Amino acid sequence: MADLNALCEAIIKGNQAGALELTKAAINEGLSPADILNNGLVAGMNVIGERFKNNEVYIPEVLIAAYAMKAAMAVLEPKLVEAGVQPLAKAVIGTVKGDLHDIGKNLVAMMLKGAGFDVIDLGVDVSDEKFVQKAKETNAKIVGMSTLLTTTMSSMEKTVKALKAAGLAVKTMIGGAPVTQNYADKIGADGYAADAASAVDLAKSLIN
Ligand code: B1M
Repeated sequence: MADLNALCEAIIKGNQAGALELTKAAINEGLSPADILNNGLVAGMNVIGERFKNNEVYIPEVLIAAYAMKAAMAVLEPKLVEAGVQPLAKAVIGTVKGDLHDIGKNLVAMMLKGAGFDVIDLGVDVSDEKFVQKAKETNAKIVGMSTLLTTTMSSMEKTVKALKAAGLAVKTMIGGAPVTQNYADKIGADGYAADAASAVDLAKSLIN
């Protein structure tokens, strides 16, 4: 029987092969992709995040857990996408210029895909010009920016301004540990989300 607690534990331990096998088993047994994601993979990453905050584990353990999550996501992601209906809208997403962190951004991108968005992921270190160019080219309704560094928060402001200057009818949303709703208000972004699940709710509200 599929065991999401064991899957959660495999993520915490950074057991890539175990996480992959348990995810496959859960899919084969018909568990919902959202359940597998939230109660297995994300639950494990949350534990790691908490332990990191408490200095019980360090960056290598976090990375190893993230790799296990990535391995499991390779089989879960298509199911998350399948579980969605028609694309709700196109969303361009990326980690802003100067920042190479992508675990949270990838999670948001995956959850958005799972919720039915057509996601164009620009990766990391994305310049304001690149965000503008892709938003224009794809006729995206949403541009999502992520950052984990206080030093690169200003890249978000630059991008919001560049999108406005280009006259694009896009809604902008931001997220990442150092940013807040106040910061979103300050730079004129349309919304802020604290985690991947809230990012989905926010994106849905922005297109309605
Ligand atoms: Co870096 N790092 N790191 N790091 N790293 C942090 C962020 C840091 C807080 C660690 C610390 O010092 N305590 C610190 C930032 C300090 C600051 O500016 N406030 C830091 C630093 C300083 C650095 C370097 C500068 C270290 C150095 O070289 N001296 C360097 C920066 C390199 C660069 O980017 N230019 C660096 C490098 C790295 C690694 C490469 C080792 C690795 C990144 C690997 C990768 O991403 N591929 C790494 C990691 C793993 C971390 C920590 C440990 C974990 C980040 C993470 O993935 N969290 C982090 C410490 C910590 O967070 N406690 C740290 C898990 C992830 C699921 O959460 O990304 O917050 P998060 O995403 C959440 C929400 O924030 C939200 O939803 C996600 C899911 O719930 N969210 C959004 C995120 N984006 C969103 C977008 C949205 C909506 C919601 O809408 C669009």
